[in-house]
Amino acid sequence: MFKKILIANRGEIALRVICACKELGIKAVAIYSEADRHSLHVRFADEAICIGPPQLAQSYLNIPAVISAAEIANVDAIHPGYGLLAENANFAEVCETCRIKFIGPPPEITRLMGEKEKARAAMKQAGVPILPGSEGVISAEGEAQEWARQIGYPVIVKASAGGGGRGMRIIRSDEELPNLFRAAQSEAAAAFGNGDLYLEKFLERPRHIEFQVLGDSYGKVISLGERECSIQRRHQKLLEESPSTQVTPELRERIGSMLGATLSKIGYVNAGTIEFLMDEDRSLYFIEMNTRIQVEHAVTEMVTDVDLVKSQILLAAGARLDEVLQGNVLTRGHAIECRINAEHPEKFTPSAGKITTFHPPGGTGVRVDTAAYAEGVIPPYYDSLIAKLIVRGKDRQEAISRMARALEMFIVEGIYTTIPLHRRLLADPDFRAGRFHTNFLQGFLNAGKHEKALSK
Ligand code: MV4
Repeated sequence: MFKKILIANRGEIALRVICACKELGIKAVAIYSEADRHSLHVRFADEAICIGPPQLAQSYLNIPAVISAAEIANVDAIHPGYGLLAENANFAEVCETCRIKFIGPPPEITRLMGEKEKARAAMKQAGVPILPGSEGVISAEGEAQEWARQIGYPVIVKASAGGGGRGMRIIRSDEELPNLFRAAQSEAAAAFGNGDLYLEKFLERPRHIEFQVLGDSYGKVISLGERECSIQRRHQKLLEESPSTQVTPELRERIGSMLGATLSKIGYVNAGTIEFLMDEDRSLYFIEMNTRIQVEHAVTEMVTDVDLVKSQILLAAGARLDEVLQGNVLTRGHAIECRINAEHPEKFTPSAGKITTFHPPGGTGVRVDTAAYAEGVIPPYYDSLIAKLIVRGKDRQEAISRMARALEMFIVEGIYTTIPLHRRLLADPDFRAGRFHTNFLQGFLNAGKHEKALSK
């Protein structure tokens, strides 16, 4: 087992990994930028090393600085958290070269899944359903037009190096194609240094449903069920839940065992997430795979009682899945997570500064993952997620009422947060009935503006 792990991250996820280290009896080493000197991940780690100025490129994304800290602290492994270096195959390779275990899948797998068009082809090859679409990357408009006609409009072009919405365009006719194709290409080239695109049939009102998996180094991969992540704005999720109201036990079992077999063949190791779109007829289509622990992992932890971060560490150290899980994974109850961001709840502009009051809720079935505290300062340089409020209930209804009361009891003053938005969302009849898809939040926010205008 590892004796010492460096956590190449900050904020709530750095604290989450520290929790896992403490419970496993492993020493945790924090790294921090000059803006994070007073952060809780620095305080709760066994050692902390300052790696540079506030800007990400000079601190948390500075590979030589991160590796130097790992060498100085003499760690056995690095946990990258999410974002930052988590899906950087080159970083994982540098770790290997330095004989530091990267807690995640092998670099080749990260690289494969990072090229979305290749990931799609690999999944298709293994028999996982994908949407009708192009084969190979498309470099010219003419080629795109041929595929679009064959698939039938509407189609969506996506950046092969992308994910998260950049370099994406919805195309509804032959006439629109040339301009939208070129726009997507230059956006992808500017954002990722790679203008490769691919094309898929566009679904108008899909749900976003993802499956959590864990794999060991001996070829065993299992599924821990799904998360419903359709409540999102500009490709940022706001609220997630598990299980999905749209996934029957039979469907969960069928997709779960298919993913286990497929990812075992691919050689997947550690925690991963397979994203699907669900059509109105409840068909699931693979869109992307994430090779990291995700922000929303806690909803799966709440319904399965599996500690995913401890599992990641044990699996990276060479444990077998059977040892890690000790018996079958059972799912009980319903969990919901609200992402609390330091943003204006209507304008979504970032809100950095000093938190004057901080009262997180507690009580039965409530979990708060956060690195925020009263008198603490939210720096302007990083992601705006300041807390995750997660609840568990015996069923969806209990989880909803528990979340509503927990949101009522969550007080943050001094900065703007998205708490008021979540309070409104939890009261919405369509949300409460489980009637939503990926465009739901847009409509919900527009309706809110409309009401305000009428009441003026
Ligand atoms: C799609 C889609 C419909 N059809 N793919 C991919 C990344 C994720 N963040 C959103 N993605 C989508 N992929 C197919 N084939 C719908 C979305 C999507 C979306 C697309 C464009 C603009 C806003 C969107 C909001 C949610 C989902």
